[in-house]
Amino acid sequence: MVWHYDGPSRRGRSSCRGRPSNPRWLARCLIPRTLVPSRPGGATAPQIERLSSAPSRLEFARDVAAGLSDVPRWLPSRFLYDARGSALFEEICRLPEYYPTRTESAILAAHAEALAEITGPVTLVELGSGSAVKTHHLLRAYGAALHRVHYVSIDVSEAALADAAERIVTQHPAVRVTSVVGRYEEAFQLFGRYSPCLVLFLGSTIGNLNHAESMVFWDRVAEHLAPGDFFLLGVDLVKDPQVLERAYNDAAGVSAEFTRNVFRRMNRELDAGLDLDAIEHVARYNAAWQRIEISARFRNGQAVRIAPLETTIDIGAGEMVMTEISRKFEVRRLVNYVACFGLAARAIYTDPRRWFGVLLLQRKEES
Ligand code: AVI
Repeated sequence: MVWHYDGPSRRGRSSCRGRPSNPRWLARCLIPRTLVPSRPGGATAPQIERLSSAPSRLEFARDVAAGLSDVPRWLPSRFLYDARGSALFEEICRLPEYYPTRTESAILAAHAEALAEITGPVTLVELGSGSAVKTHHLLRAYGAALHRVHYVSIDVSEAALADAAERIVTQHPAVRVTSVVGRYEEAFQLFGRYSPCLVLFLGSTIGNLNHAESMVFWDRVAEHLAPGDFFLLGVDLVKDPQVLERAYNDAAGVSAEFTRNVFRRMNRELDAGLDLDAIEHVARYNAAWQRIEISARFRNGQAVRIAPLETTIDIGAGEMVMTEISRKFEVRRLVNYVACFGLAARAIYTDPRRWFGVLLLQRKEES
């Protein structure tokens, strides 16, 4: 379902491999194929670049101690994603209750060609790409339209990047992959290098940022995109709270294990000495704030040791530690919000139930 679209018309196709007469497409069609380094079977070898290494044990200790000392107590959600946490999140994405992944994937499958036609030739730059499964639809459409496509994937997990790159170059011979190990917050500096680009920020990861983090995020996006560059945003939409709460309280208990995983990591890396069986996962929809709030409830009082800092924090029986928020959005409000940062909505796609939205934004000219 397309809500609105004010891009170029689909009429006037050129003879360039059946592509439209969009001048950006024509220019890219003239690039000789021989510029692309090749691997057997026509695929190109993935390149790897590092922006940062994993957070140090001391950084983890400091952030955990600060969050647990705060009111209310909280932990930064990025620490949920160690190797086990990333694998658990992949499992969540396949759960029957967790609709966002498959809904967004269906939207991308249905509209990938239209997106490619609107943007013309661009480098695809994905923030927090993970396994990049949904990106396949875009790579298919851009690959069909171009002699070659450059896909730059940025993620903290080198293993996930390597797996995804291997799969992509095998499935999509027209795609050249550059894998960048780093946090997406560090990747803004790359936008200029890859302009003209389409930056992908899928999976409603934007919903995991609080209001202050979100302002900083959009400010930096706007600062680093060149006028005319595109940004594709996947967002989970406001809906029946029962549907939302089911998605974060699955029957198999994978979401609960995902929440508990950060405490397992604290036991391993900080020698925290926590009884994990006494930590409960709680996920509730806060309608006033339009967000799912995920916390860990301590059934018993526990002393949390933070060995690198030689300190202990006491948490009482029944106390909660917030591990994550997942904001839900209304399309019209979000369009107004991003416009404040110089981004115009060029197309808005959703599913028949209007559960998830994919917004194609474009950086406006400086005024
Ligand atoms: C990564 N992020 C968009 C997920 C979400 O839905 O907010 C993280 C998640 N946490 C528990 N389930 C899913």
